[in-house]
Amino acid sequence: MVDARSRLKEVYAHPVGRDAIDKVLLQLGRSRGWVRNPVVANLRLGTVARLARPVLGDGFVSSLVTVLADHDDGAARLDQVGAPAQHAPDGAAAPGGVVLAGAEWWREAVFYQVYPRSFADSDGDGIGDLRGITSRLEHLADLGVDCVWLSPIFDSPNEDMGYDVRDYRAVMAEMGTLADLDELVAGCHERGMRIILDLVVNHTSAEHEWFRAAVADPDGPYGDYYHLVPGAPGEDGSGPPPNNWTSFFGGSAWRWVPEARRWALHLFAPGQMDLNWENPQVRAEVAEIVRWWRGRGIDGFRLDVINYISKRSGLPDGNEAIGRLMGFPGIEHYFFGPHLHAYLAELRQAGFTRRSDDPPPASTARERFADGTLGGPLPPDEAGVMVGETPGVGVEMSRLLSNRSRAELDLVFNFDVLDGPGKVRWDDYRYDLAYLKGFYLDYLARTGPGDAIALFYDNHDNPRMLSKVLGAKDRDPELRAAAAKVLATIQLTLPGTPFLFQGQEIGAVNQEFTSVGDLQDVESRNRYAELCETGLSEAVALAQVLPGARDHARVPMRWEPGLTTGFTAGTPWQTGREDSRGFTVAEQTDDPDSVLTYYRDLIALRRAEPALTRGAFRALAPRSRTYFGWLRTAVGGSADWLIEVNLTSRTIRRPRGVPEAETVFGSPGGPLRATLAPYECRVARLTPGNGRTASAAGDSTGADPASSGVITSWSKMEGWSA
Ligand code: ISL
Repeated sequence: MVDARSRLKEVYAHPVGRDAIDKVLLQLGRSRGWVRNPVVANLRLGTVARLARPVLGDGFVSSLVTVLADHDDGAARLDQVGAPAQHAPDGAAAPGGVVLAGAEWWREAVFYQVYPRSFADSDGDGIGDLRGITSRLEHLADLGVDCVWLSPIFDSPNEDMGYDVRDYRAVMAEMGTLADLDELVAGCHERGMRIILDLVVNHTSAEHEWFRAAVADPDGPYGDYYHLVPGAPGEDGSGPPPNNWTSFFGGSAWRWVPEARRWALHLFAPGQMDLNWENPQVRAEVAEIVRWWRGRGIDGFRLDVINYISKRSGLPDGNEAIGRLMGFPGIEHYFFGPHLHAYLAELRQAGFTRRSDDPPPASTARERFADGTLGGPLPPDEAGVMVGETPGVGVEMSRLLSNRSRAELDLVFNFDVLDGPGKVRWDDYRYDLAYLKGFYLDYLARTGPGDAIALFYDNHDNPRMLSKVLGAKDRDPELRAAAAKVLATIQLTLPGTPFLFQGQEIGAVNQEFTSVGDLQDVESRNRYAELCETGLSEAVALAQVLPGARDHARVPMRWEPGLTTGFTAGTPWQTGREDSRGFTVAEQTDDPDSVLTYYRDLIALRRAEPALTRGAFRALAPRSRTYFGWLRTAVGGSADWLIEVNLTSRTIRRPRGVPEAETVFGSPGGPLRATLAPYECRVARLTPGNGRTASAAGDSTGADPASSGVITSWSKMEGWSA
């Protein structure tokens, strides 16, 4: 039990405490070494509170203690999870080279996120739709995708592009019909791909029938489905809202609903009403929705902001200092709420797990073998996959949510990888890939094969990572392709489950939007309006919105050159601002050097070589800020792989000598040299201990093998990690 007498090191030993402290340090751009300093580590919390009072005010420490107390068995639970086994080989190779057929198929799968509105439009109305996606399934199958994830397609007034659901059992009219969806599901399964949907159940649209019923009769059965709070006597909405929580899209998280004479909580847009998960009826409804879709053949869900569902009862005010630090007052009361674990475990059982008397689903994916050929339909999965979208959770919380032994979520997203220390999405800065390396090395050291890391850089809520890395140089076609391949190499060969976002496979970058009229997203528009209200000029306000605008990733997919990019025969709902050559699917498909070919070939290699998914992992030269290299070792040691990338746009020297390895993949190609070209990447098969030298292996630099420290054996190779 942590209290004011506890020492900082005791807080740091608690999984939630550790993540909280790490988060604060990251936000402040400070090193974690600070906490390990014995003087600091031994400070009592009460002392910290006194020392920090001028900066943090009152209540900071007690807020922290409360959150830790919610998860006081957290440390013990993590012990049960066990010390991470450091990504040692995870079991024996599957018999016969069959992959993705087991209960945990998703551990080795490649996921691909489709943003349906912007993928492909079949009927010329300018909005992407389900038939459009079906017409492009060959592209995904060719790429080697194992599971397609569709962003929301349920009926919605689209205040937040489908993340405001009006009916969980109907398809949004502009995207098609249930029959179209059935066809799309069958089309995926037929090609050996699974398909998951987006489950947005932290909130519903204000137009959902539950909310309408709640407003009509706040004291009736649906009143308790939401967080509806009566105002003071005579309240007309002008009084202060029930607490100081703010919405992620600006302003208070409360709006007055005059018909109900209640305040209603909305952590996102005013039309996205937070559900009250404390109500068992709400939880049962959600489980039923999941079961209904599982019956139709849906293989699982990505669960939107699922870590926000459990709010502290009484909905108390958020601590101001935490609010300032994190940008969202109130967040400590719901981002890892008191009943989160219980609700997830319950949903897994009641919604996602098959019962013995369940009828078989409408269809299941065909088995796909290591060489890409297809077998018959697989038996139904015991449980649908649960991919948690979990903004704000750190590594320890990720383990508590996703470790195999916990039976909560299967995979979680950790967003800390997306922005460098002290940076947030809205900042205009160049992302340093050395941070990405450090992030993953830390993550991998603290997790094991029972934990699950979703490897991702792009999604519909973020600007493109490629543009963050390259800045304005993302218009240079060579650098753009080279850096795209670096990202692909890291994402597809580190331990973890890659989630690609549409367009990544062709090196998609940010758009050059020039006016607020180019932006469609509610978040960007609100932010722009708020900045203008503070007195900023329109140009300055726009400049402060563009770096983080979610619109960059939401423009139509570039299938072919031309104004409408092969996305639609009509006028696209959102226009991209790009006319570069060479960065469309059509131009890249048959080009052996294209980003698309690189992705396709690397995914195929990944499927054929279990070492690249299940193999042990060992980092080389972990402290280098320019070089990222690692080894993957197969179970039984049949093949050892060396993967290396140059994280910079400069030529760099290898940290040690030239290893003996046969390059299977390389950009640029050719033999390994003593230097790595800008954004060079390699996937090579090691040839340990055969005594060949680098020059014999074709080193064109003519470097003296002895002085360049040629690596000729596995054991010397290991020396790299020292
Ligand atoms: O973009 C953000 C707000 O500043 C992120 O914090 C984002 O809102 C968060 O990751 C949750 O995202 C998900 O839920 C939102 C929706 O707008 C996003 O598109 C969705 O991915 C509300 O449903």
